[in-house]
Amino acid sequence: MTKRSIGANTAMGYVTAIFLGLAAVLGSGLARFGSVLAAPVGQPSDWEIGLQPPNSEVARSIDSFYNLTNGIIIAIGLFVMILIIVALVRFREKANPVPSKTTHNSFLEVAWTALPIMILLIIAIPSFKLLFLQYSYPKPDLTIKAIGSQWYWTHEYPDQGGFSFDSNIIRDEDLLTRAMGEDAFNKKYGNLEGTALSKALYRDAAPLWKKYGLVRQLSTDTAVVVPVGKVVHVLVTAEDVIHDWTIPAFGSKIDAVPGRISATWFRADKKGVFYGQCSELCGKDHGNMPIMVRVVDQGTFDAWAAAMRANDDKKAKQILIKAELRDKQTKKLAALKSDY
Ligand SMILES: [Cu+2]
Repeated sequence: MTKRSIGANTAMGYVTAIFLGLAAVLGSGLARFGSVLAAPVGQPSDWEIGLQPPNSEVARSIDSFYNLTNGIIIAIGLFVMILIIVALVRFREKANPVPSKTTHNSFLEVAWTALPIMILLIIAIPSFKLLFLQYSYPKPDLTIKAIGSQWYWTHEYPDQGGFSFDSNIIRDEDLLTRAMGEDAFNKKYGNLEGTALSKALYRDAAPLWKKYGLVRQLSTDTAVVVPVGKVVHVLVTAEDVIHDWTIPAFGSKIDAVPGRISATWFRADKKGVFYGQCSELCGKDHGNMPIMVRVVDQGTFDAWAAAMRANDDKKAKQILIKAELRDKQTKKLAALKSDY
């Protein structure tokens, strides 16, 4: 009886080892497939399985670490489920009228101690590498200070002449007021309130988001502008309660604590617009203080910064619009005709 059960266990060990390997490959493959499927860059998308497409070294490391651990998790989950099913069927009372007297099995005991250690090591090594990458800050080309307040962000450029601006969320009512004028807006929505009002605003503004090329809940009136391929340090703090400055595509996420300065860094690989949201519960409008980062070429950045230094907001916006038109090689991007 004992002999038979050891033989069966060893065979089962081999089978499950092979299975574990296969499932790990399958799992990480699936996770990777998910992040490839996610089409729009810099923002979340419907049916997204993996993380947002990474746009910095740190984000790429986070992405591969996520795929690795996810693969391991899926493999362990499947492995345990199959073990339970096998145990339920093979060792049921009916099939085993005389119960086994096995008390221990050296191979199994070594295996179930050594295997988890190996799995933890496989996870620990890239995990520490990633931590060191995130928290060893390379020499900055640009430093930005982000200050969280209930419920918007202020962005300062201390080494560019110290100009600063507030970044506020764009809401349904902002687009509607812009499209139909203030009087018409008040006339149409003035007698509505509560859920009825927000439902009407949501419904009527839906086509405008597309028209202006903006992302609902993520676009802000002013964007953080940074040059592509340059090391950017973001010094993060808060005015009132704890907020959190986050851009998933850069792998940046750091708490903004009142009275303290914390920091995150990124080097954007590609140009484009990248979105994030406050990621620390900070009050009733926590979901309404997004962050929008425009990554542009160095020339555009310098021109923009010069205009901002000169307090010429209009010119600064024109510079960004021109750069975006040039990059997208189009003349009729609706978003750019608007003031946003
Ligand atoms: Cu917040």
